Amino acid sequence: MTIHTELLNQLRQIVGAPNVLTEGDLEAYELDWRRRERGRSLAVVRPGSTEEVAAVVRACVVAKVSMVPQGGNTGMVVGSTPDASGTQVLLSLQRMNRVRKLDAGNLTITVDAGCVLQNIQDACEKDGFLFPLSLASEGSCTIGGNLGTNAGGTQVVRYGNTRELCLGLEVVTAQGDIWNGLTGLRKDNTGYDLRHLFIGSEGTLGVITAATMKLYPMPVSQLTAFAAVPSMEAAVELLGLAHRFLSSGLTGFEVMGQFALSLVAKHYPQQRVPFWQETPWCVVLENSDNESETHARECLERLLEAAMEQGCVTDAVVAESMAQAKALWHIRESIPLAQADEGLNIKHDISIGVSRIPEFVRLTDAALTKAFPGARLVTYGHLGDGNLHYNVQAPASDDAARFLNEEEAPINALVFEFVDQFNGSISAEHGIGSLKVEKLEHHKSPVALSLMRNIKLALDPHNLMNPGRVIRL
Ligand code: FAD
Ligand code: 2HG
Ligand code: ZN
Repeated sequence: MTIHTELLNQLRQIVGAPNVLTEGDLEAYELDWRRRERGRSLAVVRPGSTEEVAAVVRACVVAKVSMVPQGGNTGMVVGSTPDASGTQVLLSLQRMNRVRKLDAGNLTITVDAGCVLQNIQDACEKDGFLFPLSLASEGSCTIGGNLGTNAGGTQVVRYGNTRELCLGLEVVTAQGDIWNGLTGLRKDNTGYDLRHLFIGSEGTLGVITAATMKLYPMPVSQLTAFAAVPSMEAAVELLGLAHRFLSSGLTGFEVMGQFALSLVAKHYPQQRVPFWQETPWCVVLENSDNESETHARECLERLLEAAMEQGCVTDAVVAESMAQAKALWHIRESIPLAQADEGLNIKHDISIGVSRIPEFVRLTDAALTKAFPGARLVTYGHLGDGNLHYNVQAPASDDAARFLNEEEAPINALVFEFVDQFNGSISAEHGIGSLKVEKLEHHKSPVALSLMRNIKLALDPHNLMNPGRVIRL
């Protein structure tokens, strides 16, 4: 019996034979969301409990077989799919999808790692609470993946990244031990905060099996406005006004370039996209209010009046109903899907200090369009957090696959050089995965890289947890 056959038999005993998939159509697990790379696994293993995850990890350690944790497989950087070797175990957390406990007094919810984000939001809403993490992939991404990537999304300007929402974790270590850190404490200075090592580690240090997350009271009113702005400078000016007029009521502030919106209008003609033909940029913003809808509307209208007076808004609509608000947000959330429909593309998920974003966009746009004539810039994102999706689509007349093959490396080099010049980050919210491993080595200091390698070696000395992702040994 080969070592792999023996391992597969053990895995069947641990999770049950139907939960060890070795044949049939495994594309959903083995192909990344962006269709960049198709991997091949030794098996897709679907444990149903933390104890089963621990037993699977222990069996893989003995067999020296590496593991790739996976949630909803919606990641953007090819980090949750196996490599092409056919020797890795793909560890899917999807069956672990129970809400363990909602503690109304402590304002926390404890959930299995495989819970789909939207199901957590719904469970909280049912009891009058808000779980504010919000991404367009929320119908399929899992809280384990959100924690693994420290996902951002559209409410970070008020509530922070996934890291800020997490009060505790349960983790299966790379040795197969179970660490229960589900305390739900808001204060706990008893040495190193282990939770923060695992958050954002993209499955390279251990497997997150459960989490305790913060809740907020559901706001009385959430009002959305969609505004035409004449320039990126004006968008940043509007953001300043929004902070001033709405204070902590400002729960979302997204910018969208004209070409990005044109892709939504083209691929989803049923969506009515306001203003896009008349203005280079639009902003969608949200005001959440704990007093009343009337108060929320007054604040938002005062903000828009001031912005129009200053000339940083040229036109605006305020949603009259929840359905209208959803439709306006849907336009923004449809951009990545419209971009995928348009063809293979190059993504830059970058962050820069908010005040310097207009200058960054002006200089980088000019350099890119000069060096790559016809390249189409799909710029949009979380301006409130200084996080742009500064994406590039092949020229309309070009073959997208050829363009990617030949131009992706020089385009990345150009964009990231500007990001460095502006002291920015080459990955604001999507992580490193395998797509940006080399880039990380180029852009992080030797001291930072060495500290990261030491952490990896200390927690996963045999390099069996998602090897080759984030940091190479
Ligand atoms: P996966 O893709 O399965 O995994 C992502 C990484 O986490 C991998 O490295 C994997 O190994 C690791 N991982 C998964 N589960 C675990 C676990 N239990 N323990 C340890 N490691 C684990 N991202 C944002 O940040 N902001 C956005 O606004 C946003 N919008 C998106 C919109 C669309 C349309 C799409 C398709 C994606 C978007 N994303 C966004 C990216 C993606 O949805 C997030 O990164 C999300 O957090 C991934 O969750 P997942 O469950 O799909 O994880
Ligand atoms: C978003 O903000 C996501 O919509 C996806 O982070 C970004 O596709 C992208 O580049
Ligand atoms: Zn984003």
